[in-house]
Amino acid sequence: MPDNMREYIELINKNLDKFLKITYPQEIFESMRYSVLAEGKRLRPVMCLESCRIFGGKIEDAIPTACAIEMLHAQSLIHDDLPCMDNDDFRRGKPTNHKAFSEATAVLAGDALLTLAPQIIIQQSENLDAQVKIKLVEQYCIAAGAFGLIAGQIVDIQSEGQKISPKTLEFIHTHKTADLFKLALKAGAIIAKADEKIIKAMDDLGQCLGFAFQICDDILDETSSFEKMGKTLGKDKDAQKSTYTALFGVKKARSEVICLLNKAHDIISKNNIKSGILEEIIKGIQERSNS
Ligand code: GRG
Repeated sequence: MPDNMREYIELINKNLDKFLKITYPQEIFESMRYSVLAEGKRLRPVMCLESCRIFGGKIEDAIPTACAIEMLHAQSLIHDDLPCMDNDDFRRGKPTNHKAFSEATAVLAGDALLTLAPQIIIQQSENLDAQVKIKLVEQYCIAAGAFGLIAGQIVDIQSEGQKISPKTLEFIHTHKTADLFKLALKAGAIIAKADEKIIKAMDDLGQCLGFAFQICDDILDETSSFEKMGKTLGKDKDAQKSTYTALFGVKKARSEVICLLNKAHDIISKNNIKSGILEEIIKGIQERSNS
């Protein structure tokens, strides 16, 4: 059983590689592998495995779902980088998928990941009963679709160049980013057969961590470098994107991150959760906000 972040990441990478074997037609699998296996932080799948462990489930039982969530995340990055969306040239330190392949292949690779993910949850989760799989796929669909990522993305696009309210910004950050954190933490708890009170607590924890993480991303877009982030920065300002820093400035953004991480700590202690991994993730977010 993995007991530190590096071991969790190795376990996830090994299984992503296994679930994405190259078969015919080669180009689509190569393109999917190119983005998924690129060096990402693997925060969401780690949270899924850890949440399952915390609530008494077996980590092995959560591996297909954790990998599926990373595939969904990679899909959202591929599509987000397309010329019709953010039009980015670099991601995870490499040319974006449409630059390395073609726009058509990148669209299809995203679509293929979006659909392969629930297939993997259903086919590879051998020890999970049908009821649990239905709940997982339901949560996956909610997080990915018009009530989740897509909702956040469309409002984000519509808001470019507009003066938006804090409420609209909260909507964008919640759905574009926090929804996947929530999915990861809730899915682990569902696999461990935790009760509804715990699932709700994981939803709240995902909201705090995801929101804090997105505010950090907004801060880093202004303060970090290509070398550290592996992508072109300063684009939010150029595109007149609605970010937390654009609305409130870097100082207030940093204090909001502290506030959200304190809330996350409260949820963790109220629910008697003991997790070095969650503590490490919280510390990592805190450090990102100050870099
Ligand atoms: C789900 C059908 C469907 C479409 C997706 C394009 C889109 C709709 C949504 C965009 C979502 C998006 C890209 C949000 C940004 C979230 C974010 C902060 C990503 C960076 O996460 P990290 O830093 O990345 O964890 P790594 O590379 O480390 O995994």
